[in-house]
Amino acid sequence: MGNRCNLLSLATALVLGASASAPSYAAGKLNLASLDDGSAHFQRLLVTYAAGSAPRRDAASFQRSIDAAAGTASRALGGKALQFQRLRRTADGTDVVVLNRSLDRVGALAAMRALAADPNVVSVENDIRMVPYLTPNDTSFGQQFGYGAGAGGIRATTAWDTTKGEGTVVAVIDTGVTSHSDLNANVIGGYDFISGDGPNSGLPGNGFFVAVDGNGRDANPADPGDWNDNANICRTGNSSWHGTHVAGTVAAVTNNAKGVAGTAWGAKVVPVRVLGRCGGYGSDIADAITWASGGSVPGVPANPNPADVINLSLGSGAPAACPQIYRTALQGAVARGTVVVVAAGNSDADVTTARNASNQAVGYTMTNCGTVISVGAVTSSGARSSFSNFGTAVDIAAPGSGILSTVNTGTRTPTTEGYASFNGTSMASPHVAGVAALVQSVAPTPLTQEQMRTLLKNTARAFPVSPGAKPIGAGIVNAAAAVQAARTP
Ligand SMILES: [Ca+2]
Ligand SMILES: [Ca+2]
Ligand SMILES: [Ca+2]
Repeated sequence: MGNRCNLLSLATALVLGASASAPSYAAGKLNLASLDDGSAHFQRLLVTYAAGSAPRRDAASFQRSIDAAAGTASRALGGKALQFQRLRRTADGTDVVVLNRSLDRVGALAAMRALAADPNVVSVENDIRMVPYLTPNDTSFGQQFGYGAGAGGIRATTAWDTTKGEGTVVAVIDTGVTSHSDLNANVIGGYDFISGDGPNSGLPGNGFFVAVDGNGRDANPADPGDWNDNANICRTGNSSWHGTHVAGTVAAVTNNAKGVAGTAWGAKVVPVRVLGRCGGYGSDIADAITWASGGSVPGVPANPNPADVINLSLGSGAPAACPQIYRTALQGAVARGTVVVVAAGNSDADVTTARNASNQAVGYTMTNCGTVISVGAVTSSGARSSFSNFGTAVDIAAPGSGILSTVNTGTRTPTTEGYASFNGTSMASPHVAGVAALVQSVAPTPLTQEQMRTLLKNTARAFPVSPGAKPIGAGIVNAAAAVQAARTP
C-alpha cells in the first residue's frame, strides 16, 4: 500500500513537472518502461548527458551532478544514504551509474527522477537485463532437418551449390564459445564485453558473478560456463553453452565427415561475449553491437573483423520497452553496413503488444527496437514452434525446434566437446543470419539492412502449416531462393 502511494505521488509529480510552470526537466527524459524488464531490484542506471555539457566533458562535474542526484534521491527515499558511482562510459557516450544498494521499482523511479533533474541530462533509463532465448532440452539428440528440403527445411543444401558464405563474417553476440573441433576452424577474433558487477552489487563472486571468468572486459571470448546454483538470484541450472550452439548453426565446420553442418560454413564467426551467469546487461550488449559492426568503444581495441551480419539470440525475458541505448547502437551498426538479425523470443507472446508490469503494450526487446530482422521459430513440419513469439514485427521464420549443434558437455566449466539438440528462437535466428551471410557473399554489392529484409521476405517459402492468428513473418527463410535472387541484378 505504501509503495502504491509513493508511485502515485511520483506519477503526479511527473505530470506537474511537465506543465507550464517552468519544469526542471522534461518527463520525456525518463524511460520509465525500462524498469519493466522482469527485475525486482535495480542497481544500475544509464544516464546520458548532453554532448558538450560540463558533466559529459569533465569527471569532477559529472561526479557533482550524480552526487546531487544521490542526495535528492536519499532524501526522497530515506534509509541508508544512496551513493552513485560511474562504472563506465558506453560507446554512445552514455554513462553506467551504479548505486550502493539495490532499489525496488519505486526507489529506482526516484533515483532516475533525481538524475534527470540536472538540465544537462538528456535521458535516464534502467540498464535492462537480457537473457538467452533458449529452451534447454538436455539429453535429446535429433537430426538436422533444418538445412534440407523437408517441410521445415531452409533449402541450404541447394544454396551451397552456389555459395557457402565465403568471405563473410558473422558476429555471434552471446555467451562466448568453447573449443570444438567441429567449429574452431571457422572462429576468428572476438571479445568479452561482460563488465564487472560493480561495487556493492550484493552478488557473490568478488565482483564477477555474471562474468564468471574472474575479470571484466577482456580480449578472450571463451565461455567459462554460465551455471547457477543460487535460486535467489536467477533460475538455477547447468551451463548452457548457448553461444557455442548458436555459432555452430551459423558456421560449424562442414563436409568434414564429422558431427554437424553449419548454415554458412564458408563464413567466419566472431564470438562476442555478453551473456554470463543469469544473463547480461544492456549496456554491455549495446557496446558489443557497436564494436562488432566496426564502431569504436572506449577502452576496447578496434574489431579487426567487422561483421557483415550480427546475430542476437537474446532479448528481454519479460515485456520491456526498447532502451534508447539499443536504438542508438542498432542504428549505428546498420549505418556501417551490418545486417542485424535477432530472435523473436520464446514466450508465445506478441513481440510488440505484449503488456509489461505497468500494463503498457511494449512487447519484447530486441524486436521492438525496430531496425532489426526478427526471426520466429518453426518445427520440422513447418508449423510455428509452440513457444515462438509472434506478431506483425516478426519478419521471417526458421527452424527452432530440435536443432542439433555444437556444445560442450561440462555441467559447469568446459570439459569435452559434444553435440546437443536445443529448442528456441535462439536456434532459428542463426539460420537466418547464416542465410544473410550466404546472400552477402554473392551479392554484387552488399545489401543494406532494409534490402536484406525485403529480399529474405520476398524469397521466403510459404508456411506449409499456417501460423494462423500468431503470425511469424513472410514464411520460412529460403536459402536457395535468397541466394538466387541476390545474384540477379
Ligand atoms: Ca572477462
Ligand atoms: Ca573472458
Ligand atoms: Ca561437421
